Amino acid sequence: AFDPPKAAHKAVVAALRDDVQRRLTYTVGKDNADASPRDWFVATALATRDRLVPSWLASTKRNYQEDRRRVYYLSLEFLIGRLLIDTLTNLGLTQAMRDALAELGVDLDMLRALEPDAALGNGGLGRLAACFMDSMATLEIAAMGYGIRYDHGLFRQTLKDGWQHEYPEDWLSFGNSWQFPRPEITYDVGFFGHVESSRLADGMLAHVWRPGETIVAVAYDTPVVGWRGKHVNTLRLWSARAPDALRLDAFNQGDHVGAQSEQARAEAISKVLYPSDSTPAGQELRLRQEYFFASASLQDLIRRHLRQTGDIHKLADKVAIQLNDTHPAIGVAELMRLLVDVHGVEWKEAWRITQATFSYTNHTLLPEALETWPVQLMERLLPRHMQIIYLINAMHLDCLRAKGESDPATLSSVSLIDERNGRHVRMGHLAFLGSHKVNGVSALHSALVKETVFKDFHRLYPDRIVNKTNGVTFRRWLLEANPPLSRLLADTIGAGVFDEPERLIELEKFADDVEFQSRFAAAKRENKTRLATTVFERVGVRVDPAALFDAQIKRIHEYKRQLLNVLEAVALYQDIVAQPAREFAPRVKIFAGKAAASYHQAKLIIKLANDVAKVVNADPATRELLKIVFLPNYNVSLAETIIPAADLSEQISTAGMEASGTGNMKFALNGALTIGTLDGANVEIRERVGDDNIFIFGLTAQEVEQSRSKGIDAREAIAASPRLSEALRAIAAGVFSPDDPHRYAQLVDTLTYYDHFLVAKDFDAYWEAQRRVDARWRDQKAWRRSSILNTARVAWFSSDRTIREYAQEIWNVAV
Ligand code: DL6
Repeated sequence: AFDPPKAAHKAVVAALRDDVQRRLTYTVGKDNADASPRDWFVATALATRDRLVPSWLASTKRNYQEDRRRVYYLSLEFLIGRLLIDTLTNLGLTQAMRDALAELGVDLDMLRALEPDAALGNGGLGRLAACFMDSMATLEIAAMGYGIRYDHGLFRQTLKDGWQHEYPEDWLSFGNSWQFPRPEITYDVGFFGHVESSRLADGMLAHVWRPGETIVAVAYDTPVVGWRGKHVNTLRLWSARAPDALRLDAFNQGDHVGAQSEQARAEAISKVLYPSDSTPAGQELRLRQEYFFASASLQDLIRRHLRQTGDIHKLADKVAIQLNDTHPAIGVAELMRLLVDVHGVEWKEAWRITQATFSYTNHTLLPEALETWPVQLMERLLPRHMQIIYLINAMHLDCLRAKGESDPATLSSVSLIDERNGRHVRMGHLAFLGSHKVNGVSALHSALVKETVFKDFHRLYPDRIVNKTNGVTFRRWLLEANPPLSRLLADTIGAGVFDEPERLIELEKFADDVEFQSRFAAAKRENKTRLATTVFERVGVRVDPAALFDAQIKRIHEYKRQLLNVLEAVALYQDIVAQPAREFAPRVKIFAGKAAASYHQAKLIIKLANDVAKVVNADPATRELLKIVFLPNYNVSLAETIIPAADLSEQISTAGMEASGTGNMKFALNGALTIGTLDGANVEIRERVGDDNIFIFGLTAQEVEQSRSKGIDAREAIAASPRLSEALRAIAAGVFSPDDPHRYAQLVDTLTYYDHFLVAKDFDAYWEAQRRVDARWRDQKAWRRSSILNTARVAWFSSDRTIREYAQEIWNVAV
């Protein structure tokens, strides 16, 4: 995007070539003739990383010298993906490295494909954290991400006969070239034990927690480079160790396994992302993870703060901490403990500091995702924190009573302790109370946060909830993922668009230009051809790049309604078979996504998609008009291949249930048209791209509410839709599962009698919207115009814009 002059390029290539060669020889310790592709990858990654270090050290120095306010982003998830091309892109070295490797007889694209994805996240929330890290570095904010260095990230998904199977993912098995282990940076994190209280000379009570178990948190740092390499921040991930490597006495007595049990117990904390919490042991492990990383991070940032200012009372002036969802919310109690018990700050002052330091992002309204922890577990695992939570709660409720709030229902709804069904600590409430700002992630979601989960809180603290609509980094999701379109943009409106995405709007004037349209379509076609190859390689299905590529790629969840999409595919298939003479727009439906291992209904939906695909793809009657593919093991890298190639983006969640979505933004940026409900950020995408360039359908969030209150029995809706009835009848009759005709009986029953996600109610509207899609597709000129206008009008969804808003309105840092 910003090619240097030729002579300079030559010098950079030579230097990179020598650096890679040196790394191969002296770090990897291999001769060129013996080096495997992976050895070359390591040498290349290290030579690239070396280029970051000077800027990294300079950024760190500047942060201290300028005494800058720090931003800490606490997140249990960072869904990073690959880093080689990302780092080279941000440094402006991709072409130079390509040429340098060519001189060594190595292909950069081959190395690119070897890098394992860092999949330290489940989906949108973790990917957002990764985009934010990129934007914080780009905006030169003195920021640091804190999380856990999981040995195993999100599971590897395979499909066997259409069923999902999960296997451990092993991203570290060949080491990690990007990270710097910091064995000297460790913190003790306590669990269990008891609290000793004593009265001080001034009559106040002092509390000392004597943990029954100590785990050591060890730091691993990854540099995060911003655009053009000007500023480099740190992502610090914690790994868990036991204080002693093994119990030597037990080992020497012959108990070789038992001697290592403490190490194994400690390491379990950073072993896997999202351990199943369906058992009490799993729940305990999850809470241990949350406290482990919150405590280590807070101890670390306080140490840094004291080194910088020497004054704990100035913490809130110099530090902003963002809680990414409730996972780090125990940090509110931990900061209070550190301030009061360890640093001797008076309680009221400590609470002022805590509230001024923290802010909290809510990412979901789903009741099952709003964390609560059994009081009993908390009392046992974190006895001092439970005391602190009780005290915060007592003061909070007293304060409300003093203000005249006496309604028991209100007081119980805003209490930190949920007294129904066994006593639980409400982590969302704790995060809300401990923060000066709370934000939702799209305009609609933030409004719903005010009206639902935090309704009473919002009435009591009307200025606290704000909106920060999500964004995505255009570096990864346009420049790196879509080279053909990036080249076209640079040619047409100038490479400056990658510095100032607002300039995308200049594309508007080319929307009707036939010559530009055909170049735009050619870029898309190049991406589609690449995806067609991937599809064939992974699932053995041949798809035609001339067909409409229709993609739904995201976690598999009932509220995201992959089922609605599959039902439409079945109905379309039935139409094609029934009316062979009619003209149809050829389509390829592409699905990808993982279901939580214990989420049976979601796994059954994956199987259904695969069963339907098998029948449809094999039927000559479809005349290549419809193909269905389910690509296994969805991850960031696969998204980077699918999104630039998609014509249609499926964003069809039940309105009111998808907090924002970020895939929707990536697709629109890459020129896909959205078919979607008025949910999450779709609403704001429509406002920007215009009604004519998006296919909106279905119930609104308000209508969903009303509809549900009247009941979720779908028999009437199904009876009113002959197409849906026929599709359901075929599925229930085993047309797509001849090996097990009753496989989907329960699924069809649930949809019929308990349609919580309103699939049936929205079906006809969805079908009709899809036919509008077909009509637009048949008019290629009109389609291309809409596609160009999507790219032109979505600059606002850059995560740089989102981070600027956080910086100005929540963190109070200059950008
Ligand atoms: O804010 C990032 C991302 C949103 O775009 C998605 O809409 C939302 O579902 C996701 N939330 C979560 C939290 N847990 N759940 N469910 O992943 O956050």
